[in-house]
Amino acid sequence: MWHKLIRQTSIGDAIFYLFHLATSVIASALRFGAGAPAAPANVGATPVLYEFEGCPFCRIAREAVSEAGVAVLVRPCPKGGKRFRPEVVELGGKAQFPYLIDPNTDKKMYESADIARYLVKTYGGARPFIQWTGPVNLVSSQFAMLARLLAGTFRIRSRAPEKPLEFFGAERDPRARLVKERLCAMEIEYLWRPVRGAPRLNDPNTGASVAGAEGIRRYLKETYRP
Ligand SMILES: N[C@@H](CCC(=O)N[C@@H](CS)C(=O)NCC(=O)O)C(=O)O
Repeated sequence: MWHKLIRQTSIGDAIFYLFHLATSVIASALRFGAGAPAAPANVGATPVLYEFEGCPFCRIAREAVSEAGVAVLVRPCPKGGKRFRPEVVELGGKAQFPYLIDPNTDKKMYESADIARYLVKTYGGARPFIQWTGPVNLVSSQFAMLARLLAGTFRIRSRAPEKPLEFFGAERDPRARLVKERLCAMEIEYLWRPVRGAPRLNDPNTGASVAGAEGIRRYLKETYRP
């Protein structure tokens, strides 16, 4: 892994990436590994999740998505976001995240704990241990956000892809987090498949298929930064 990384990037970039990876490992450890990958659940229509990576409440919903193994369409809503934030206000009446819409049951809901309970009840799996710890749950999620220095909280400018991207990677995977943070900050809509294995991105707009967090982050920057 190391020699491949160093061959593809400058030494500075490699060190910077390793810093990101180390802090992302800490974030996963602070959640006691919540958000494990699961076998893909049987889902009719795809639920839509409005959220942002830096939000400690959204993490609780994402962990349940992963544990339930349900593929969701993520519409990232970082602070300052212009693409999907207005939709949430229109649909639910307020700018509060996470927000879930499930066309299979006609449910629309705010509140991370309700979303987490709903997902595992509807699609299988169980809420992870950390989500049963009351206030510790939220504090731990806030510390995870701090460990990542609020990555995936604020919008960065990007070009909107015509079709949603497709991303494979579980919530608890530190490498997948690095990709989701970038997708989120860039407000790039994606079909999230929270499965086992190294992160992988398919882009139906360009036909590209990219594996590995660092390669995907570079691809997103090169393809969708203005
Ligand atoms: N009780 C809610 C709280 C959700 C919440 O406060 N989310 C924050 C983000 S972490 C939010 O929506 N802030 C408004 C904004 O970002 O504009 C839950 O558990 O889902």
